[in-house]
Order: sequence, then structure tokens, then C-alpha cells
Amino acid sequence: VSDTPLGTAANQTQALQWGVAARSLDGGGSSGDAYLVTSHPKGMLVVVIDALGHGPEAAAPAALAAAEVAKRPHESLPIIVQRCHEALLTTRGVVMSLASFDFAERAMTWVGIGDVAGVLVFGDPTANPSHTVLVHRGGIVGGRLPQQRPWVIPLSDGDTLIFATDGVQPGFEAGLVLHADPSRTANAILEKHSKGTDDALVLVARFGAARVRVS
Ligand SMILES: [Mn+2]
Repeated sequence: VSDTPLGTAANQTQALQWGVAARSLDGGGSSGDAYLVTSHPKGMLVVVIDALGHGPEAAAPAALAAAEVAKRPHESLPIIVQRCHEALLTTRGVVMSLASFDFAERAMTWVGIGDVAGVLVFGDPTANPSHTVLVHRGGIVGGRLPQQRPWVIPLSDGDTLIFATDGVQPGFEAGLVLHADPSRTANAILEKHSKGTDDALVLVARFGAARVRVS
């Protein structure tokens, strides 16, 4: 396992606050897990990628997939995935989950190919159930690409998206405590649920304008 400090990144926009925690299996900077958070005219696109294998040989296809996504964040999710698939055909491939936020519509569209877990925790503390889980199709981007079924979910303030690669144990959302800072939530999930047998990455993104204290 690794005693490398957790990698973190955070950013804030009007309607999305997000943070990432990641740990590479070899303890170095080289990981088969990658993420991208980028804006488009209607909102933001959030993507987490896990290339088959781990370490340096997996880092290249993960970076290639992220670069393909970055070229066209405004396109529909199936088109983005299809373009990644075409670019990755000569590689071992990746699995990936994507969520596109439309701020004006207050909605999120998400889709997953292969095993990157997706959970949306509802901001309303009285919501029952408290969260919903992304149903992702088996398959490989750059290998056997399944038919995609993007799913649109209306959003309320405080709704929080979590993507986690399979270096994180499934079921991490049970009893999950969300912190005000998404980076802190991502770090806590990684600390508690990292398998230690694979690269691991957790991305947490909370929808809704940040609360500003007015004096
Ligand atoms: Mn993995």
C-alpha cells in the first residue's frame, strides 16, 4: 500500500463545488485513475476514468480518455463516450462514468460504462431514500462498448454526486457523512474504504450555489 499524501484538488463555481481524493497503488504519481471537471455552455461535466490495469501502463489510456472528453464537453454523453471509444481502440481500454450538469435546468444527466461507482446523495435530509445509485452497464470503452442509457435526474440544492473507482470498496455510501468541503468528504471516503489493491480515486461534487454568510 502507500503512505503517499492524498492528492486533492478543489474548485468552486456558482453552482458546483467539488473535490477529489486519489491514491496510486505504487505510491508514485502514476495511476490508471483519472478525472476531469470542465465547464460547458450549460454547466459542467464531471468524469471519472479507470483504465484497465494500474500504474504507468494504465496512466496513458486514462489520460487519452480525459483528453478526448476535454475536446467536446458540450456534446451529448453518448457522443463523448463514442469518441473516447474510437480513440482508445488500440489500447486496453477504460471504464468511465460521466455526469453533465445543466445549471439552468437544474438537472444532471449521467451514464456509466463499466465499474466506476456513481451515487447521488440528496441534499434534502428528509429524503427517503437518501440517495440513488448510477446503474452502469458492463463493458469497456475502447473494447466492447454497450448501448448507452443516459439517465436524467432533476436536482435540488445540496444534492451531492460521488464517483469512485473500483479501488474503493462498494457500499461506501452506507452511513456516509457529507462535510461542507467536498474535498474533505472525498478524503474521508478514500481513507475509510480504499481497498489498497488498486489505484483509487473519489470525486465529490455538490450542486447548488454556495451559501454566503452576509454580515
Ligand atoms: Mn481500478
